[in-house]
Amino acid sequence: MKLNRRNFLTTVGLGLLGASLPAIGAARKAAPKPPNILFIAVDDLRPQLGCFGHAETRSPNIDKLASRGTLFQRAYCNVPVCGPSRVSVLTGIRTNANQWESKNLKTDYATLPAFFKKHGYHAISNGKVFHVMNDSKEDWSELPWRPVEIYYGKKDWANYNAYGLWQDDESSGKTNPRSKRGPYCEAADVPDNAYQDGKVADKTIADLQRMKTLNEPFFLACGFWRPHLPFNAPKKYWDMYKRDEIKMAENRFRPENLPDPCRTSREIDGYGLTGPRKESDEFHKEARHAYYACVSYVDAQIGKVIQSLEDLGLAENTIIVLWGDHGWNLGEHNFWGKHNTLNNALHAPLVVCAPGTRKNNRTNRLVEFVDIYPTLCELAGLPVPRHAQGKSFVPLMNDPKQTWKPAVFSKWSGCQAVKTDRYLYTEWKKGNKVSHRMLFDHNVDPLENVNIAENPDAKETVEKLSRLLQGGWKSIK
Ligand SMILES: [Ca+2]
Repeated sequence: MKLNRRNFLTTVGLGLLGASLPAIGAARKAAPKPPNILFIAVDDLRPQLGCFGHAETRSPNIDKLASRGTLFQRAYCNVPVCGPSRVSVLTGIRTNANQWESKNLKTDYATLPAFFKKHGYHAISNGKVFHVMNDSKEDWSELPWRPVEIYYGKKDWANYNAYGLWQDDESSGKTNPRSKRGPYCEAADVPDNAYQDGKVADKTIADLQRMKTLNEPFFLACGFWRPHLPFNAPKKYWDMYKRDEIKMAENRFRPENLPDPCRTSREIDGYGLTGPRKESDEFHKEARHAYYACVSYVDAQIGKVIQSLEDLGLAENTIIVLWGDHGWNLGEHNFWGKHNTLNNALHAPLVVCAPGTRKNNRTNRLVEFVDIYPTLCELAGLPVPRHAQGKSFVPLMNDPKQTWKPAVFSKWSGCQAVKTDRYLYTEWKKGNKVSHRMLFDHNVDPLENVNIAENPDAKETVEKLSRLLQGGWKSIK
């Protein structure tokens, strides 16, 4: 914490120098003007990062960011798919798996940009923030910007090479003959801004320079597409890894007793270079290499944006939030992608840095993405609107070990899941009747290799978790 006169006096007055932490709303109180917000979304980023203990992945910039603030080691998305997950973050409302656009929510609400705009902020959207570019476009101060105006739903955005997603000419020979999409990965020897995410970083840096001269605080959102498929990244990021040294998932088998409706995503099959080879060692190593290259590529773009924030002297009065919109199965169980309620699909990275809060802070407490909305309100010293369904986790940014939410909730097509400190439990229903159950004990089976829901010893636990699921988030608030 950087001491200015005001918080220095508070700190000394409390007699807790070193361990002391400012009160709620500190970001606004400690600062001469309202804090800015840099809101970084990363598509399909699971916690495959150095700061999460994955030393094999090179993510120096996100790791550094985590050291400046709080790393939420157990953050859960509310829906394991892009659009609905983003709607839940940006509205603070728990969404269903079919809620791809915030404008379709039949609730009286304000999105995060609309809320901050109303409170005097200049709100900008660069890259993939809402899933659909023009979703709630009037909520921003400027029209949402993307390097390529992909309109989902009108024509297939991954059709080779409708939007210039592939930069290597060789990719034209590796398309999927059925879908006409390009290959699932590519390593073109091109500069960062040949691909979209480099352009998003450039635009965001230009905006920061512009914001520096504005009198209003800013809410600047930048959304990076990688490591979403296709795993396309400049060759130099692939070169950071040696294919032979990449470890494959150790559980390349379907979990025991897994309910039939829990399946792998088929998304990757829509691209070229997939098919039956997906189960081979060669593919497992190649796909992980490609994913890691994309993580390092995006990490470098994030590094550039944060460096610019520092160079412009804006970092000290800016709240930075970084989140991946959901998790990803990267070959575990021979599953590829999101679209289920396994831990790998629900667990996502979350880092928040705010002026006047603790640095190098890590918490194991359970938080969920609907909590981001009220947290940002509180950090900015603004009232939390009544529609917000999450709980501000600002207290964890000061005291990471305090007692917290006992459970977080996620939804997917046909099922609902609840994660507690120890368990992850999912229920599928037909009408009012439970058709399938899935229970993993993370204390003894963190890799989720055995579903124990039908185990007689687990009967009491299943009943308890089923009641918790029925009561839902309101029952624990
Ligand atoms: Ca996504």
